[in-house]
Amino acid sequence: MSDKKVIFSGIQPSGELMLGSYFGAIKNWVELSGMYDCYFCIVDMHAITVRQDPAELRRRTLEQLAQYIACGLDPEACALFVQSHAPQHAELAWVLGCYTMFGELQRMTQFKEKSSKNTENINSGLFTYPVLMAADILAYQADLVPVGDDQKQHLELTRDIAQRFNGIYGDVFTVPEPYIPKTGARIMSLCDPSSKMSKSDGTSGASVYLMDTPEAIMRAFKRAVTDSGSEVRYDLAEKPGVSNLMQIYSAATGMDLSAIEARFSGRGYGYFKSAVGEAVAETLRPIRERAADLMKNKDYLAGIYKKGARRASETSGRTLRGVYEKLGFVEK
Ligand code: ATP
Ligand code: LTN
Repeated sequence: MSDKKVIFSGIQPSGELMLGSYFGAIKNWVELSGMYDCYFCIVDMHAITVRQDPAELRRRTLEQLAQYIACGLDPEACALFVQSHAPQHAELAWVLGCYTMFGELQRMTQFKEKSSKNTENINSGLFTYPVLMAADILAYQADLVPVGDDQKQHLELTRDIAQRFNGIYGDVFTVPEPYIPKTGARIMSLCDPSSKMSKSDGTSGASVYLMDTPEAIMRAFKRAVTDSGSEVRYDLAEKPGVSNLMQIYSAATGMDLSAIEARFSGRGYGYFKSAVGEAVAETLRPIRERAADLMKNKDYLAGIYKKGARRASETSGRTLRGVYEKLGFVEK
């Protein structure tokens, strides 16, 4: 066992990875990964809270692994694995569910949003989704969880569950901290800057995907919704469209918002939109090429996720045994 601090994070294979997945999550995983003991998961069990086509889910799971590596995660240093390959997550979720209140889950914004969008399938998995997420994190005794802004509430619940359990049984779980980046934590749709860019948004032109060609990326940014006026200025209330593009440009180039305002002063929206498109296309080009290459070698990818699952099961199994002992379950 290493004495490094632990990072855990995951993304659902519920659609193609897009700009928000990258700037809100994966890019920060890569930046932090050298300093921590890392577990990065493809959370397929979370994805089935919404109906999935089995063949698509299988394809996307493997592609997501290829894209994790293409973004710069080192499979030798990090455990890259599929959630359903480590059954300890589901086992621990059952236990934690007995320490999570109905009312706490009812207050979750993501549940409210997803159930209002999916009125024909408000299943209990959608409701207990945050408990499985807490299990993912607590099973690894994670210190830090790098996520986008929308997951903050789930992280707070995870901390509450851990503290409640520790209050009864002693120090069983590490209480994790969220890591939310300063820029790129909430990328908005290019068609509607009042709604979050999302993997599973079917609206054409709303999202930019990691595997999009440079031409498709340029097209999406040229069509992106802007606001009245013509000045490139950060103002979330008056200029939500331009402000979103500035966030994206900042995340892609590392420039801060005031430097972006200065650079594009007097240039107009059209010029700025092309510049954002170019910056994003350049950021994503090597990722797309490397991921396409990796997808040609499925045996290599299978080797990675199998090795990842062994490492994950070992760590999460240790936590689970400790939890069962505290609860008073008879050892097998
Ligand atoms: P779905 O559309 O299926 O609900 P999603 O696109 O919202 O999925 P998740 O799998 O829920 O994506 O999120 C994966 C990670 O990416 C999380 O850390 C989440 O906070 C982050 N993330 C998702 N969307 C964005 C976004 N628009 N901007 C920044 N970060 C995001
Ligand atoms: N709920 C997260 C995905 C997720 C996750 C996790 C993120 C599942 N388990 C554990 C961090 C840590 C989402 O983005 N929708």
